[in-house]
Formats: sequence, structure tokens, C-alpha cells
Amino acid sequence: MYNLNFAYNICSVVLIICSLTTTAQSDVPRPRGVSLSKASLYIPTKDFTCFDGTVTIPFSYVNDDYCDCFDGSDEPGTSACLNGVFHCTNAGHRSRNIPSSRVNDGVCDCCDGTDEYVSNGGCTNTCEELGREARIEAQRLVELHKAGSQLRSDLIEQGKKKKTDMMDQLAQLERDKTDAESIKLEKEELKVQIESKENEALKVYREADEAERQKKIEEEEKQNREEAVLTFQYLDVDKTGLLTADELEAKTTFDKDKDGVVTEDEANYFFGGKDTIDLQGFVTVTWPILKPLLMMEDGKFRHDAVDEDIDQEHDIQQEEDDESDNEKEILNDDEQLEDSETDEHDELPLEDKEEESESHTKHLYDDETQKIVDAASEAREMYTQAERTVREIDSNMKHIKQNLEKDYGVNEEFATLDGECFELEDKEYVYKLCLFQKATQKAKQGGSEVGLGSWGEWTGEDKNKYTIMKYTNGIACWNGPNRSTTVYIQCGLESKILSVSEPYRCEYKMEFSTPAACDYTTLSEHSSHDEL
Ligand code: MAN
Repeated sequence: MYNLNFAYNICSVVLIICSLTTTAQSDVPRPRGVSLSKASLYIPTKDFTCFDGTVTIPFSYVNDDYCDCFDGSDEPGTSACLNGVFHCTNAGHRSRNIPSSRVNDGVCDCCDGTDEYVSNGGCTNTCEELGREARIEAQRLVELHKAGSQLRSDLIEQGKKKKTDMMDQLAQLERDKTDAESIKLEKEELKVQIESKENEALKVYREADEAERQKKIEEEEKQNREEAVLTFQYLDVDKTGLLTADELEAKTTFDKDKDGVVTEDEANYFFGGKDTIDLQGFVTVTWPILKPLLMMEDGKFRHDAVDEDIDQEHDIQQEEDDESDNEKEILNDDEQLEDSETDEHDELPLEDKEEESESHTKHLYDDETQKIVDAASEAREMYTQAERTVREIDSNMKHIKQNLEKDYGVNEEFATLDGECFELEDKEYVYKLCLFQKATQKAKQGGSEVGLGSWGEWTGEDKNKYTIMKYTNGIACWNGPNRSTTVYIQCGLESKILSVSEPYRCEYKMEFSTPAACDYTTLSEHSSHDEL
């Protein structure tokens, strides 16, 4: 509706003059419903050829209330053809074409009432009045455009300056980038050199670390085996060197289904499918399955529970068993194991551990190595900084290039509005338009901002290109398309949102006024041209 309004407004000056011309020439004889421009195609002394050239008929067939032409051109003043066009002269106002099917339909479409000639449809001629209003509106627009044109000129000047500044900045950034890249290269070379030295200097420390790591692994393996052996000896009640299902009977850890009985099948599971298992088998087959179970039972994934579990059973057995001394020894050994494990499992948070090991290794370097390590850290830091500088320059350049590519109007009149944000509240929402960036909506009762679209393009037609902006790809509508916003731009002395509506779900419409749209020259060009 607005774009029509806009075209209407812009052209109203033209049309007022047109209507004057029409009045002056309205006496030219022509069939009813024919415009002045088409009058020469209807010559009463000649046959009439339909506009599409398909049929030629005697002139008397024109407006005889029978449709002879496929294009309806023989019946401009009747409703006989579905596709005909009736021209209202509308003297005093702007002339108008309506579908000829509306002729004599009882509705006054032309302000001069000529479309309702049979009954005269009770139509009164309102053209003078409407024309007067239109002339006042046209005058208002002329005044508005005049008043806004100085502001527009300022915006053009600022816009052009903004573009030139951006180009200068880009040129400067290009120079900066060349420098920054050579610095980066230099820092990289330094880093590579010193890192190679560092690598060499740390070799001996790395080897020592690796040896220490290996040693630790071996110790752990040894300790694990010892634990396994102690557990085996403890479970091997009859000291035959072979574990049997009977020996596991009272040990709840092996009672997988927790039914209170350790069956042969359950024992076999721990014996790798066999009826018995010897120490070697226990260490390699049983212990890897058993240990995690014992740790889990404990709830800490530690060995303590095994021991407690086994200790309890052990206590019971002690009363029955004569070999209690031996078991006491095992218990003592277990306690020792527990102690050493507790130390080991006293976990520090990972970061602390890393810090600890870092500072630990730091202090281990000899002075010369430490100097090299410090120099390498510094070189790495310098390189990272140089790299960051290049990245920052790249990102600035990208941003400026994007802006330089934006269409800010024929004279850059919209350039200064880029990034300017305007708000308008209705009952439910606060709408925000950041020109050439995005449109958003925020519910007054709370919640986050909803994107109604990002800057897309100008979509006005031809001369009116810079009257419609499209913002697309907003947040997806529930079961619908992505939200989008169409902004209709008109001349106004102030840049602001005039109205917001949602004519279709998730398709928003904003009316926006700005002096940037006060193109007085176009307006006066129209009027002077039409006056002629
Ligand atoms: C929100 C708002 C409305 C929109 C609905 C669609 O409530 O963005 O503008 O119509 O979602 O579900």
C-alpha cells in the first residue's frame, strides 16, 4: 500500500498537471472509454482493427455491447468484454483506467461518474474536490521535499565523505597488512630457530621424563601384580596353589547375580571358563576382571573395598581357620598396599597437576636451558601477537570492504544511516531497525530479541529503487518461513520509524522517514516535465 502511496505522491504533481491538460483536450471526439492517447486508433470513417491485429470490424461494431476482439479493444465503453479497459477522464483530477467489466455495475469507480452512464448510478462528480485535495497533498510534498533537500544534501556530502574515508582506511590497512605480514614472517623465523634450540636443549630432560614415566608404569604393574598375588594367596584357603569354586563360595564379590550363592558358573566366569585357576591365570585372567569390581563395590573405584570385603570374610574365617597368622600377614600387607595406594589416588584437579608438573620441570632446568626455554616462550608470544595483528587487520579490511560494497543510493545519501538504530514500541513489542544491518523485535513482557531479518537489498522498482529495503533470513517462524521485514522509505525531516505492522505472519512491514529520501530534484523534474 505504501509503495503505491509513494508512487502516487511522487506522481501526484504530474497528474495534477495531466488532469489540467485532459480537461483542455477532453473535447477531442472519441468513443466512450477511450483515452486521449488511444483516440487516433478509433477513426469513425475507417474499419476498426483490434489492438492485437487479429480481427478487423466495421467501426459501427465499436461499443455495440458485443465483444468482437480477443483483447477487448472494441468495447472500451461497455462491459461486453471481460478484458476491456475503460478510461475515466476525471477532468479536474487524475485520469484513470478501470476494467471495463465495471462499467454500469452500479458502483462509481470514476470520480467523474462516467463509468455509470446508463443509470448514471447516482454518481456525483467528485473530481474537483478530490483534485483539490490531491493538489494540496502534492503541494505539501513539494514543500516537504524542498525542506528536506538541504538535509539530504548534507547527508550526501557526509555519505560521500564516509565512503572516501573508508577507501582511505582500506588503503592504509593494506599498507599495514604488508608490514604486519613481514613482521609475522620475521617472528616466525625467530620462533622456529629458537624452538629448534629449545628442542635440542630439552632432549635430555624429555628422555629423563620418559624414563621416569616408564619406571612409574613398571612400578604400577609390579604393585598390581603384588596385589593380585596377595589376593590369590588369601583366596587359596587350602594352599594348593589352585583356586576352586568351593574357595569362592563365601565371597560375595564373586556372586554376580547377588542371589547369595557363588555358583560354579560364576566361579568359571572368573576362572576364564575353567574349573580352577592357578596363580599365573589368576594374575592374567581373574585379576583384571576382579579388581575393577572390587573398586566399584568400594564406591571409590579403589582397592579399599576389596580389602574390607575380604577382610570381613577374613575375620569370620579367622575364627574357623588355624592358619590365622598367615592371613594376618596378608592383612598387614594389604594395609600397606592400601596406604601406598591412598597416596597415589589422592587426586589433584587436572590443572593443578599440570601446573605442578610444569613448575616442577621448570625448576629442574639448568640455567642455560632455562634461558633458552624462556627465550622460546617469548618468541612464541611475539609470533602469536604478530599473527593476531594480521588477523585483526584482515577482519577490519573485510568489514570495510563489505560496507564499500553496500548500495547507499545514487549519491551515497543513505551511507551515514548504516548502523544507525531506531526503535518503535507498539502494545506488545519494541521493534528496532538498524539500517543496513538488521531488524529485531523484543516482547515488552520479556524474552530475548527476535531477529526479523538481516540487511538484504533495495527492492523498489526502477526510479523508485531506493524506496524499499528488504531484510531477510530472520529467526524461523514456528511452522513457517524465516522472518523478514520490508522497510518502505519516504521523505521526512527526521530519520525515524513511522509505523510497524505484520500484514502476514512473520512478514513485517515498517514505514521509515528520512531526509535522505527527500529528492526534490526528481520531484520538480516530474512536475516541470508534465507541465510541458
Ligand atoms: C512471535 C512474534 C510474532 C509472530 C509469532 C509467530 O510471537 O514474533 O510477531 O507472529 O511469533 O509465531
